Amino acid sequence: MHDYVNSVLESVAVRNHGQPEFYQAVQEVLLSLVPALKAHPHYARHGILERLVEPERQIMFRVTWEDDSGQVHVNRGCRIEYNSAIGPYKGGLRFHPGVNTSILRFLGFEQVFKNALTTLPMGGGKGGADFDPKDRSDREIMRFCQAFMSELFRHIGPDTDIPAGDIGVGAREIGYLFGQYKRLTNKFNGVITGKSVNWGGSLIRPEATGYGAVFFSHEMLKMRGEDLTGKVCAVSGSGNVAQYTTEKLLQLGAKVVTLSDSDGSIYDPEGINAEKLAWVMDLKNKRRGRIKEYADTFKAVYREGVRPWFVPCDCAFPSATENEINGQDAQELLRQGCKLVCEGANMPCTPEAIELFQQAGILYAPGKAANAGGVATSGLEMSQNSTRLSWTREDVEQRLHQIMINIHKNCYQTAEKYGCPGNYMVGANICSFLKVANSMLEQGLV
Ligand code: NDP
Ligand code: 2IT
Repeated sequence: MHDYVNSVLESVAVRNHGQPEFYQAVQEVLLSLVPALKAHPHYARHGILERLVEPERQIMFRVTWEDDSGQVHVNRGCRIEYNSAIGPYKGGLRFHPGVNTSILRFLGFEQVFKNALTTLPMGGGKGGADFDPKDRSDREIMRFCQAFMSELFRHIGPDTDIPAGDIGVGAREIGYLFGQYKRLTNKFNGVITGKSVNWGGSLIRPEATGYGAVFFSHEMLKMRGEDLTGKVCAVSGSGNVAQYTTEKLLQLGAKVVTLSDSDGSIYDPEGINAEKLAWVMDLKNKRRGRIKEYADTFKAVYREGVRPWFVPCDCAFPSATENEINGQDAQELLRQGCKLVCEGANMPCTPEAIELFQQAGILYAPGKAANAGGVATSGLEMSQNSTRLSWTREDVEQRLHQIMINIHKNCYQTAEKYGCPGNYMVGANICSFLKVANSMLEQGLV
């Protein structure tokens, strides 16, 4: 089976030359599937891996828009409809200047497995544009979103492909995207998730990814007879995932000492309490300022151009972006006493970092399991939209909590069953692979 995996990896490398993030994501999954492929050799004959690595459809389009001064800009938009074996394509949209085919393919590929772990009926997809929202006015953001949706609308639908947010796409952008979809189609439906609660959104969706990651870390600690009380936590990022990871950590008695953005990171040894967090939310979601201002306001340490992995901590929650913990960062985290790494972001740890955490025997939760609470709650938003009902905050949070407990249990048990006890990466990859692969077999060659 090693030969099968290696031959598929080789063809992925040749066919997708110059797409390092995509190759990295595929390599991690495929290598960890070897015990499952050995136990079930028929997958190779059915070309399951070859089919899984190739998206079902990829749409690329021009996005032409005008800035406030009348200057015309052109960006590249894309939607990758990766795999629909277990449900309609589902996954976020990312607006960031670094967006390219490699990034969207890695995210779409990961999404297929993540969505399978939620146990809800959602296939995987991802999209976005190489648009930089920084320093753009609300009007410019609106015009960009409208231009983007003017092409995307013909490819999506509540039973076909359901986008949501990701980096650079939050409540404001979802509003503008939905408004344009409605104008073009004359339909008010659940085509997009992360909507405002005033018009079809779900309570707890904004909180869900961060809360879910913390619930997952709590389950891992429980297996070792511990909990989050008093744990010192390093969180990276200061956007949606970082904010609500911090909020739930505080609620469960942990102490959060770091946050970051793409300019640098802050270290507050006193801890970021609820009041300081409310200030960060205002800074990032309303004033759209830089995290450096936190250090000036609360007398914390600010380190320009540095990620927050240099501080003494028990737990790390990378919640900003891919490859933000490399081998060197991992060594530093271990030196600082870190015993748990829980990925709120998608693929924040490099393969070297993961290897070091596993060698050290610390708890490591891969993003496709740990951050699945966001898309799971998108699934709950879809259920509410289909029935035209909305559930209470308590109801949605309780369902999210139960989903995270189940994901943890399924990953844990699958890892044990396939001879890698305690390895959540192997557990998550094999558990989700089996569900998607079996569904593909049952639906024939389509
Ligand atoms: P936001 O746009 O709300 O926040 C992103 C944060 O990460 C910002 O603080 C941003 O800083 C920082 N960041 C972005 N790119 C970089 C970079 N290249 N280097 C350093 N810092 C960076 O996005 P989210 O919080 O929604 O997403 C964060 C991560 O979580 C992503 O990996 C995303 O894919 C993942 N995720 C998100 C889910 C969701 O529901 N939103 C669900 C599951 C995973 P700055 O403001 O300076 O750009
Ligand atoms: O990476 C992710 O899981 C997301 N950005 C959320 C996707 C969604 O459809 O809610």
